[in-house]
Amino acid sequence: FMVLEWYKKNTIYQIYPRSFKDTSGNGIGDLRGIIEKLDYLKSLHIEIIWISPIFESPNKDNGYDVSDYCAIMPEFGNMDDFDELLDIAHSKGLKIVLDLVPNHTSNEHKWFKNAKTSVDNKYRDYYIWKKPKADGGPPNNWPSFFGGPAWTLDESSGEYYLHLFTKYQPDLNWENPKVREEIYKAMRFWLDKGVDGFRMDVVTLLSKDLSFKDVDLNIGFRKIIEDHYANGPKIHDYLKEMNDQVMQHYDAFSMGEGVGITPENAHLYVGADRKELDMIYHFDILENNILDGKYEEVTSFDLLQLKQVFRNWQTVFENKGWIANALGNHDFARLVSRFGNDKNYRTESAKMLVTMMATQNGTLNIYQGDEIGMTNIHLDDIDKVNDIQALNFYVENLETKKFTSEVALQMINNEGRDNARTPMQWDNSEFAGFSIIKPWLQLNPNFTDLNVLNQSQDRNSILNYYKKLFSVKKDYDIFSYGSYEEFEKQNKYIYMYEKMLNDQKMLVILSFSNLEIVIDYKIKKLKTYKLLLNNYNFVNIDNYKITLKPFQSLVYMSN
Ligand code: TEU
Repeated sequence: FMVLEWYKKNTIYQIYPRSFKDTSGNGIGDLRGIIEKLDYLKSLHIEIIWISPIFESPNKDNGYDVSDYCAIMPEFGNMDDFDELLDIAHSKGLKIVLDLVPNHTSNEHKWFKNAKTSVDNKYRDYYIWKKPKADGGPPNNWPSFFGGPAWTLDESSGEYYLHLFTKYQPDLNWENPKVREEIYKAMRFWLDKGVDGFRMDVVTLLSKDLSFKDVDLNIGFRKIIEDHYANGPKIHDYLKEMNDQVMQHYDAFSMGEGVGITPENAHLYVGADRKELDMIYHFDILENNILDGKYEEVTSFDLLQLKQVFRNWQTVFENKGWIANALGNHDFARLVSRFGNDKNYRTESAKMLVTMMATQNGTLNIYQGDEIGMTNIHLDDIDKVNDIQALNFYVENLETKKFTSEVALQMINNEGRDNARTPMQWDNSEFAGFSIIKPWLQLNPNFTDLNVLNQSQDRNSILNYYKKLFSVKKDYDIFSYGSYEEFEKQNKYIYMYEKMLNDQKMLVILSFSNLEIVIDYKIKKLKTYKLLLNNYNFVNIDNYKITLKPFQSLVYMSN
């Protein structure tokens, strides 16, 4: 038996502030927009709000390039707005989690600007500099996450600086104790205000392979991350220190973005006795059909593989660790378009997908707009693409000609991050109730029909299903935790499992099929169970079999 801490059983709702709600009329979402929607969030029965970065930033990567960790991005409002947001959220029983970006800063951060002035500058060692190879090229062959090399030459000193993301995001040198203390100071600044935790951006990258040797590019980008960028020799020292110096002194939790973690090493980050992070999320679900990072080879969605991923990660719980689960976020295409059917069964598949996620062990993360089943957007011209990852890929591809430009644009449409970043669709007014002027990123034209207002008036909407699901989930720890037995293991279309916690049992039946599917099951037993959730208004069941409608999902509870 285990009593779950609040942050384990609560549901986290991720806000991408730029696209959530604009109140100032600049076409960009803002903090007052979040305040305005707190009652809406409360009505969803979520308890924790994670807000993507709100700090001062030149926005080369929409806030993931921070130029001041303790200042609010002026486009989003000011510190008074933030204090008010935190106060009102708390008074409504909602927790606020900020997005800490400790691996890199913006190249416009004063530390980097100083560091660039000379090799003797006291900020020089805040970043990672290396001399060129004999031929003048970068110190090693590391590729960056967003295309091109991970090194850029600083002309004035003749040295290269490391950036695992864009050249506008130089990596901080965590070997330097001053850097660590600066980040801890910023964390305390927000925690002293009362924030309830941090989502920690690419936190596994804080310690890298310090040999800085060339890597074997043939092992593929995922493996390069795992072996050389993430999980470095000092990572656990840093995270222990961070916990010791900062987190343990507050009633706040940490959720790491676990790029490059595996089921084998995850518990080292989140084991109950490790005193490092409270939870971490991995990329095996998010990258289901993405074999080796974006804009490489993709396969079609494979349920057998997804089931295997969930199975693999149970070892973390056996090792007394804890993970968070997400099927979508601001870095991936919309989940109903990727894993469901956004043409014919949008409502049904969106409900089924959240049912799967909400019944998996771990803490559930949901992403803004998924509660109404927002879909991918179709962009017919590269000029309409905003995301730097997609643009870098497109430009690089013009040179390498690996794909035709048409295919490259198609890949961006399928996988690109803009899909998840189109403005929130509140109603069917001119700018979807998001803003009073043309938003910073184009709206998905389907907002006229697909929006919060419509769905709040429809008893059978995705939105109302989310509300019901999360309200029920509050009453049962078994949603977030329990042992786990699977049926129909080899079935490519059905995902079916029974969870057990203490003397309670929960049976989950999920169809990933566009067609009706009949399954046999010892149905008699079900007569003593209560049907808790169903994404249709009926279930076709007799003594021996259930005939599932397309994308039907059922949750039965033993008592
Ligand atoms: O993402 C890190 C990360 O690994 C993703 O970039 C991911 O690999 C990619 O999107 C999948 O194709 C975090 C943030 O979530 C992302 O928005 C930032 O751009 C990135 O870090 C840099 O801070």
